[in-house]
Amino acid sequence: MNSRRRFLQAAGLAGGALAASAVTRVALAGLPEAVVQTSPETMPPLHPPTGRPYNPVVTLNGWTLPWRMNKGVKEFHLVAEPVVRELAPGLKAHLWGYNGQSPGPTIEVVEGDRLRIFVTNRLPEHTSIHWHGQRLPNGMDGVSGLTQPAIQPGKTFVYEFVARRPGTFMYHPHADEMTQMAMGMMGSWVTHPKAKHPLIDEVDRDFVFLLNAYDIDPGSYTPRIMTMLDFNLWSWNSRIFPGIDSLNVRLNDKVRVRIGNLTMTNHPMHLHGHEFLVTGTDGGPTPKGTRWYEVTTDVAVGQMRQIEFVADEEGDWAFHCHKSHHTMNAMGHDVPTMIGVDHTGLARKITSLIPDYMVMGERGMADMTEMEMPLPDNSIPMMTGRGPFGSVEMGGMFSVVKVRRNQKRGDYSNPEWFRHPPGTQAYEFGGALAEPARDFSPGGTSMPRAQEPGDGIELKVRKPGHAGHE
Ligand SMILES: [Cu+2]
Repeated sequence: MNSRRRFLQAAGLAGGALAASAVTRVALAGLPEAVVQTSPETMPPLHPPTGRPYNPVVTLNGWTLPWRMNKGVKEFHLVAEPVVRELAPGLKAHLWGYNGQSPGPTIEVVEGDRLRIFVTNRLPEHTSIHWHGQRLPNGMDGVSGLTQPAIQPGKTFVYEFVARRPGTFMYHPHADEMTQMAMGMMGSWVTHPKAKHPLIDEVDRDFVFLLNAYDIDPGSYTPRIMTMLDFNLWSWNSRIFPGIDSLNVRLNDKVRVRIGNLTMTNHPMHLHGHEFLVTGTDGGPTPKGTRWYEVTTDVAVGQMRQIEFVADEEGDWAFHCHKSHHTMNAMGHDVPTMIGVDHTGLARKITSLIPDYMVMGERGMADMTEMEMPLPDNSIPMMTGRGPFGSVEMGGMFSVVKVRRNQKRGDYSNPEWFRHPPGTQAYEFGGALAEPARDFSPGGTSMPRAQEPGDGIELKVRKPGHAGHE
């Protein structure tokens, strides 16, 4: 964290001090200062320096963009530029983003705010910003060629509109979108209601993140921009598990999570241990009569979903995309299924010819997490995150909601792993077992089958290190 950010954080925590100091430092400049953030840590939320109070959002592995007030207008400065983003420790990507990071900082405003957003382009090609979901004058909608000329490299454009509708939104370019979004250009936007709203509850914790995806060959740094579906890195705010921060809450906190999808496929988001309501979309709060409890909600491409629950069960609760390939890192899809194949003899023969040959997955893929595989530079194993009881065997779009009884009020620092009270954890059984019930009835559709070597599953051998695309 650089000293500028530290300063802003300290000032932000002191409430109104931020506005005053920010204004004096930049009062003479034509543009609001372009605050840059490069740390992958989640920044403590900025308390609102001016105007109506609200409970600020927490951007996972991200931050909220500071602003200055200028004669009743909230002014922001976004800078589109190349950035280096650590996706997880050991894996860095050369992306494009805003103000030092991909995604860009969250823009957080209050319904009715008058806004002026300066957008400076430091990319090698033109860009624009579309304010996804906003009610605004057509000429502020940011579709290059349609509602404005593109912002050329080196130029700054100004967008001005009023935040008319409270809710959860996002921003992204509408210029060479395929490239610019594949490179990480996007950000979240939250508009808080200006007064108590019948459909918007107050919450203790309010998280926001975007679903995004990259296709980066193991050992390289720049995403392939032509990939349409076969991405190998599935991320939240351009971070992958175990690099995604946990969502830390106190027992019985009311929690809101705002999730936007700017990938090329849908993501069924699944929370363990609790039921939630979908309380909003990018169209605004959902009418109460349309809400029902779920544990998984699908976030389709270009959508935002806002879920809410009361965290009334202590523990470390998994929260992830339910597409199992999206909780993996840097995997290839052309690995044959090897379960049940005994290739010890074959592997021994091949190893005598090619010493570093290895076979994958004869007992399932979980072995992969323990294998001492040689990895190319700048890549991480496809299932990595370690928990208190071993490998979590997941990567990608996965994090943990940590619900704690003893977290002090206002302290949302990352607690230790959950200590399960005695008698509340699955345990190994050492006694004698009766024959289990099975359905092998005569004329039934199942029958006993002994697993035999090479029983019809094609045997293939791969060289180690081939974890990505060919
Ligand atoms: Cu997914």
